[in-house]
Amino acid sequence: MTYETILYEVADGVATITLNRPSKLNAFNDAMIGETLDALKAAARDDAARSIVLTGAGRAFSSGQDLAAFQERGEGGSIAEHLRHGYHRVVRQMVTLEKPIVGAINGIAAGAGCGVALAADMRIAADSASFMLAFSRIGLIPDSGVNWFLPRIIGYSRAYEMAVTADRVSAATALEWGLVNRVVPAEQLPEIAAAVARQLAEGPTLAFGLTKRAMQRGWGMSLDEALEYEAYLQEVAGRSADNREGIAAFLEKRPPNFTGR
Ligand code: T3D
Repeated sequence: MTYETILYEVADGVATITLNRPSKLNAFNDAMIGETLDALKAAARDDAARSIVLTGAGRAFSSGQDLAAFQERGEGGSIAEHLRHGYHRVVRQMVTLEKPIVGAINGIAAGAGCGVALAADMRIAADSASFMLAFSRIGLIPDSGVNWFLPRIIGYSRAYEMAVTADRVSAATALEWGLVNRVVPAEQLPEIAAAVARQLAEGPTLAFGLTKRAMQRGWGMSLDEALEYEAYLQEVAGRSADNREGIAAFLEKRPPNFTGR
């Protein structure tokens, strides 16, 4: 597929989406929001894509909303409508897409770029990466799901401090806070993220998708509701070819050949 503001390719079971406006630190204009959403939908539909890598070209992951485009919209434009029609759809698509999404955070993730990074299921960061809630520097509040994701991931006080100071949080601190799963040397990030995604793509991806659904929906449930929902989803996983293959492989003392079905 050919896009203007992102790159998209599927290889070895992995769809890789690269935000590609490096001269603007991959700031999101409307075209990039639309193309990212389109690529996520394509990856969701494509049986050849069993996991996804989301990364940025150049020295940034994304600097968030393109502020020149924001200014061009002028005071007549509704920010709420822009969020609803843009970032909300991207974030919802990421969270409901039942394939693992690895955020390969290659540089700064600021503003809505941080929100998109947080919507990934796991984050592997370059040692040069950082996270910044740039919103308050321009008199805005965090958006794009940041107020929902970040306190859940790192706790309220750290999240609130990040929001009001707009300080950059280094990759090392992000690791200490549980904001990223792993920090790797910058030059090795593409290769390591691809290897992690390939490994996921070879796994029981139906179960991985159902696990995502159980955990995401579980946030809003009581324990009793979550236990019941787990049982329902386990019934689905238990009827899969991957479940039969996993058990047969264990008993036959051989590696499983999962197909995601
Ligand atoms: O509309 C809605 O729906 C509301 C939604 C809002 C969501 C948001 O994301 S609000 C927050 C928006 N983002 C920001 O406020 C961050 C702005 N950028 C920065 O603060 C800095 O660029 C960074 C801290 C991210 C990086 O700093 P530095 O010194 O490494 O790079 P730089 O020199 O500032 O940027 C390099 C170029 O990218 C530069 O362009 P130039 O001068 O070389 O032509 C710069 O203008 C451009 N750039 C960086 N970020 C943005 C941007 N251009 C437009 N929009 C940006 N967000």
